[in-house]
Amino acid sequence: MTRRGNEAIIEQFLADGITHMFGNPGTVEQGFLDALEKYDDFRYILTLQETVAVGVADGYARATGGPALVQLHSGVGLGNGIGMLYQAKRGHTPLVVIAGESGVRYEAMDAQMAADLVAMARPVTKHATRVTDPSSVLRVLRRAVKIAMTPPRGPVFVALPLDVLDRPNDEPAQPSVIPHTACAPVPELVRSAAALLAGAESPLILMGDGIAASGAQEELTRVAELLGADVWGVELSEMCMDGRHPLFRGQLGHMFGEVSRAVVEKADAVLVVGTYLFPEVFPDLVTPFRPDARIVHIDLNAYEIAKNHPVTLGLMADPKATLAALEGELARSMSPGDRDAAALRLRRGAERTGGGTGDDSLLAAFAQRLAERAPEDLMVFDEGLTAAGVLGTYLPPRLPGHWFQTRGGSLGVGIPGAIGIKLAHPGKTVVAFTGDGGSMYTIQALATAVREGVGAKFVVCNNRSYRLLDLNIEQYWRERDIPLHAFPRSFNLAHPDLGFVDIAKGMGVEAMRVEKHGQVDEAVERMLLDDRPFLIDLDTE
Ligand SMILES: Cc1ncc(C[n+]2csc(CCOP(=O)(O)OP(=O)(O)O)c2C)c(N)n1
Ligand SMILES: [Mg+2]
Repeated sequence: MTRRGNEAIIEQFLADGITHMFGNPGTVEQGFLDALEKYDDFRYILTLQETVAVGVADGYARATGGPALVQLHSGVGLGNGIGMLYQAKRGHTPLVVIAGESGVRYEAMDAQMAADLVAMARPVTKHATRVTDPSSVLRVLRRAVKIAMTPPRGPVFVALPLDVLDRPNDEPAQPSVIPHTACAPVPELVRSAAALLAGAESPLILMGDGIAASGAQEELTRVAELLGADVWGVELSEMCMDGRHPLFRGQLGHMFGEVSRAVVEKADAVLVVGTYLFPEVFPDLVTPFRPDARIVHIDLNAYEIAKNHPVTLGLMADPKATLAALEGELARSMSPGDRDAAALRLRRGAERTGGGTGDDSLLAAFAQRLAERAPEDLMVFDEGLTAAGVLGTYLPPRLPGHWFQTRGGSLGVGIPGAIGIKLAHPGKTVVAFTGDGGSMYTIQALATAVREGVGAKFVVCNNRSYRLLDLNIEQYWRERDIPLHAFPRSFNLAHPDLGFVDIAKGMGVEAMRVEKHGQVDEAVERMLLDDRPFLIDLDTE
């Protein structure tokens, strides 16, 4: 029985366990969108702008482990999705992105909608391609899933011309093969790594989302404890270590290399794992490490190892398997003196932590109350930017897979991301914190939450400004000895007053403005009351 490509691709998605398509439709995708209606076990999540489609899919893929499927409309839809695809690429989100186009036979016409989709997608994807023959449609889609899911993961783009999908397709739909990459280096190299780290007097661990991707949170924590090493997140956007652990010190900056330099310059041994150095917007161009520092870098992503500065030992391997092996080797080889010194550093870490912030802001009161009232397994998307410090105090990463931030410096991720996460975990409470600035890039995602019955919760930290830009320009002035003066007017969002309660209500989302401490308890109760979307406009000015 021959079916057309339009049906065959859906059978292929189902064979891969893909049951959701996040998108925004157009005429050149009508063939497979029409076919989709015949599949009851397949859900099309309509978003009203392509940035939102990619953002919701990104959250869904991060919460499920991926892959997530995105449908964009030809060149115009792909164009709208590019910024969020950049975010997904930097964050290694496994997305399969498809876009229709009128057909191979119209190629020479250069008519309306014509665009080189593959060229557009290439810089923001791990791989981009176009199907041109009806006998290789499913083959190419399986390859897309495999590439998206193989570390370093990332978005993959496939252009699907309408005339190719209209043709009969007799390819079998079968699950894509995703190679296992849970590998540790040969024992000799693990011994070398242990020897470089064991006797350190001021050891340091720099870690990132590669830990979460390989599920290595426990192994990382045990190695940190064995070494008595401070741990810093670098380009960290998921839960890689309990944020309350005495050795967890926070995140290196996103903006300025000097912040990272101050953290790393004294370390005599550094373990870098599951991240890349250095990710700031203005990184140090010379190595910030001590000239005699012994540096071990472990990652499945060989491109990132020694990308910018030399390391002593680079190991292309899975963080989980390698850290487990390293733990065993350290336990075996560390001298009693090394162990005592490490234990002392761990105790000092414990003395450092504890105690509240003494912060009496509305934001702190809200975050504290939410932490008290929300379920233990609350899922948080923290796109709070200048609110992130306070949020990290009261709602730190605690459980693997329950805490998310944006990647690559992109804004507008919080609201769609929380919707994707809630779709993946309908039984959990999911709260997104975003800014007044950040929220406005993708606010129409609220309509998708209502349409699809996704009860995520949203908190807009509304300071009526692009406050982070104020802080960054102050640094710019300081570095150049420019006297402080008024911030550029383009950083100010005070006029018009963005009415988030009305905006939310206009899309069917109940909402409440919180301006006083006395309103915090009621707001938190209302937010947690039921499983419907709810928005809080929180005054953080
Ligand atoms: C898509 C995108 N556009 C612009 C920027 C530049 N940018 C960085 S921080 C920022 C301000 C964010 O404001 P808001 O979300 O209100 O957070 P706040 O700084 O006030 O805490 C802007 C516009 C960006 N990072 N991403
Ligand atoms: Mg703001």
